[in-house]
Amino acid sequence: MLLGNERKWTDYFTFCTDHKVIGIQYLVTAFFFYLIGGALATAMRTELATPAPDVVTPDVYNGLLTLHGTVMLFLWIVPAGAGLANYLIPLMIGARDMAFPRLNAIAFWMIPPSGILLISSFFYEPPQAGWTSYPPLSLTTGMLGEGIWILSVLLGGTASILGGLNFLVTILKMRVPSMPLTKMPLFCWAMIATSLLILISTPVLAGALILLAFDLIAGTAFFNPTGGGNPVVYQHMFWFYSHPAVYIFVLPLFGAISEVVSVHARKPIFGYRAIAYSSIVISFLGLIVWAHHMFTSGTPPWLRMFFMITTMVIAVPTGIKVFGWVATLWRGKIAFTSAMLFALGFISLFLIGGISGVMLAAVPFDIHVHDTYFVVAHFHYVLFGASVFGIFMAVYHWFPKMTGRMMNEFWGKVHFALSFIGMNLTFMPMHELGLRGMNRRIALYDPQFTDLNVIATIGAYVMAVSTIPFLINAVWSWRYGEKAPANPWRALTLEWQTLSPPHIENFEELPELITGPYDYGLGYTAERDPEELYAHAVPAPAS
Ligand code: HEM
Ligand SMILES: [Cu+2]
Repeated sequence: MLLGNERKWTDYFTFCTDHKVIGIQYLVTAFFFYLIGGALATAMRTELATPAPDVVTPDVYNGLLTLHGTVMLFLWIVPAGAGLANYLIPLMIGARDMAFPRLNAIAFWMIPPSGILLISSFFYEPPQAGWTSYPPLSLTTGMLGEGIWILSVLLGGTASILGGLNFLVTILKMRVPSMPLTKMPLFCWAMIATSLLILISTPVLAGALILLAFDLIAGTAFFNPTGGGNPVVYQHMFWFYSHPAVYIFVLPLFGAISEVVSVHARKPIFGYRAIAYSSIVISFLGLIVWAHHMFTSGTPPWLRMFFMITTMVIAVPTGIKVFGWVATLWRGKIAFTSAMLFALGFISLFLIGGISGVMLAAVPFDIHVHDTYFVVAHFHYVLFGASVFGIFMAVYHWFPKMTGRMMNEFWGKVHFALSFIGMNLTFMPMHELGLRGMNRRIALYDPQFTDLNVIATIGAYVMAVSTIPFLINAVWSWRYGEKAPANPWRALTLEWQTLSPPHIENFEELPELITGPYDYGLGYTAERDPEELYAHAVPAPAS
């Protein structure tokens, strides 16, 4: 079976330096871990269907919780974003590959061992301290599980740094000569911002984890209060990475959504420069707001004021993006494809998460709901909305390019409807649970919270079911789907100006930029087919 034009399926299990193979390796690995993370979540929600800890012991619940958070963040969102970037960046800028192809493959091949390590920790001694791994808890609940957890995250972090470096150099150095920065697809702008964040903040997390490992294994006392260490210093270092990390997770998908909204509404993107530069502004502000996670950690009031204001200011560049997407949709010729539906789902869920985020930025409110289910609701609207809806959107949009086949639209819509209903059923009640005072990270709770927890658990099952039509659709379409043309959505960005799937070196002859990336409805698409525009760059499809 040939998957790419000249690729065998076994190539996907090798140390291959083709960015398209690496992109698909990342994406498939990420989906594998999404299923694991989702299974862990379903197990947790099953436990939480009743107030008593009757399905798993509290220790096992803590292990499920720690693994769920870590898998979803470091083995699902991050690799999926890296997979999209790997696949798309060289094609979008008209390059033949990434700047450092071998480094690229090395970075990918750190992910599977990182995942295997993490999962194996569960069978030795489930790590207990959650994805934040705060000391002193992380230092007192067993060395083995926690040690393996640290090793796994360090490996994933290293992969992320190598990837970020590669994306940055590729975008800045490898564009076709006719493409200035201001004619670059917005996805590439988003990846510049993401890569800068990765390069600045991930090393700080690595530092924190290495010091934590010393405390754990060698008995030092950087963070261990019994030896005179300061656990709050760990929190500062951890959140200096992990707040910006939220943008490392969502910025690539912000980029992807700009591509999808404009093509499927057939309108020029509204405010190209504002959307491009807002990514950079978000990165800068993202680096100076970390202590909003520490309002209740003894932070003095004058300092809380600074972090409250800077946090709220991030709503401005984020709002500019959302406004740009909505204005692009306004009076567009919207095609309600599966990709567009997931984009609309993304925008609406992210908006809800953004609003509860501004609420949490307000110190008095945060003190009230800190570590309650309100916070769990908030970050799932942001992270689930962006990651699951954003990544599925990207898959429906770029599947024809990656595989040369179309996905089935009917089952795509069924998948969307189930995901959207399930997601809201699961996480909307958690706002109320939090306001009423239900703590997060607990396996047993007060019976007064039962009703809303039952609703959330039903929602989680609906979401589990929603992945079935997707999985069948993806596998079936990959093999038997309708053959995709080079440019099924009649898009103007360069990745569509070559075969589906592209051949090994991407372009027969390097494409030349004739229109801007989003000049839809300005005469090019109305009278002329973009394939004709780029006819010289599109070799005749192989039969
Ligand atoms: C598939 C549907 C999902 C369900 C049913 C679900 C459910 C849960 C539950 C019940 C918790 C425990 C809350 C607590 O006790 O504090 C949790 C925590 C968490 N979830 Fe999810 N989740 C889902 C998807 C996701 C996704 C897609 C992400 C990120 C991309 C994510 C990231 C997290 C994180 C970071 C935590 C916190 C872990 C910790 O505190 O250590 N979840 N989730
Ligand atoms: Cu934050």
